[in-house]
Amino acid sequence: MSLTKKILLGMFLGIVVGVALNPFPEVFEGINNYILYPLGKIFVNLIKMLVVPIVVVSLILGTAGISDPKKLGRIGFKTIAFFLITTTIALVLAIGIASVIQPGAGDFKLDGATFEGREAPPVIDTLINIIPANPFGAMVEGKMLQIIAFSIFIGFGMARLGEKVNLVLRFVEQLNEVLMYLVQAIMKFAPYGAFALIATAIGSQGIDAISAMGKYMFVVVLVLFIHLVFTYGSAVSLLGKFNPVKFIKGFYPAMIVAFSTSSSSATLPVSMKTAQNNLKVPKSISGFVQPLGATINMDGTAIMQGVATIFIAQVYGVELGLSALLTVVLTATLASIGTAGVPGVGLIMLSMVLTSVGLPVEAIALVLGVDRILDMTRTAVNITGDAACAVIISKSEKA
Ligand code: DAS
Repeated sequence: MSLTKKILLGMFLGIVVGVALNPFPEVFEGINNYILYPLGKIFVNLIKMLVVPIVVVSLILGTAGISDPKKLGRIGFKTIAFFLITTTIALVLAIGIASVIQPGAGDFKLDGATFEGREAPPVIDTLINIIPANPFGAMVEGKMLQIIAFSIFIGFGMARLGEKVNLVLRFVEQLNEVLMYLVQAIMKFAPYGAFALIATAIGSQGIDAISAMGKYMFVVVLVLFIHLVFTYGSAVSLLGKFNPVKFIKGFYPAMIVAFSTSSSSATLPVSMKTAQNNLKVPKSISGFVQPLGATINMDGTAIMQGVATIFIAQVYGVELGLSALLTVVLTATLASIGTAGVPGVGLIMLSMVLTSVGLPVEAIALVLGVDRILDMTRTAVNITGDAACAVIISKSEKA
């Protein structure tokens, strides 16, 4: 049975056990304390364990990869500008629509007791405090914005030094391989984690939890659809002078592969072949834009992270002020740059976004159970953004 099917089975059993135990709080407490909570906590801790190392390594590699002047040039700057603009649009859509629909504002509430939230400091303080006086202290304390800044500085330095630091680059690349292996290994535990976390949420809060998770999924899929049709559709049509219907029809085969694998990296060969054969993107443009995009451009992931953060803040009854929302846009953009194109990493990087605005990482339990299904949909959007960029760049280069 595939991992996706195992996770779906874990989710289903979690719902059944949660609904069955909810009317019997004493029985639920006993089972939760000795089985469900430990199982769920182990899974959340495994995810939290990887957050800081993955953020450091993937942002060092991401920054080193794009700030190498030789690699950049005109096409590089256009590509990165497109990536950053569409990711920002994705996040504004995600935060705006989630704030309007309010998936987390229903009866399903979690007490603030476990929530040491605090209003994020005013924007200026946030920006000043991003520079870490003590980077290793920031890692120990999980100060995500400072960890991100430190990683970007290191990556930038490595790109400027080029060949001189090849050994360091090789070490960081191999460390990234180890971390990606661990992510896949931890994801094998996901069916049990999803079962336990969903059973705990529903066992303690009743079926309101199911409707809250259902609303969350609806909002993520709605924003993904809007971003796909309106953002990419209009960009491809206005900037790429390409019929958006023909664009989706032509790229659809690659989207199906991304949906079934939940991995941009695994889909890359198909994405490139499809863009070259069906969208007539020259190999030279496709060979630069799509591999770079599969690594640093993940609008679908940014959308999930934006909606999930607003949803979790609503469930905890927390008002995110302007500076906190700007912090979400910044960290989710950086998280999508740092997210590798493998299944489940977007969820791990969500921990970074939640931490940056003072929301408890444990709250990913609310979205973890349904994340695998959303990973399939957002990965299809991730690679479509890269293909849209490739079509537009090839048009602008008159390639
Ligand atoms: N599954 C990742 C990808 O391959 C995205 C994510 O985990 O959010 O694009």
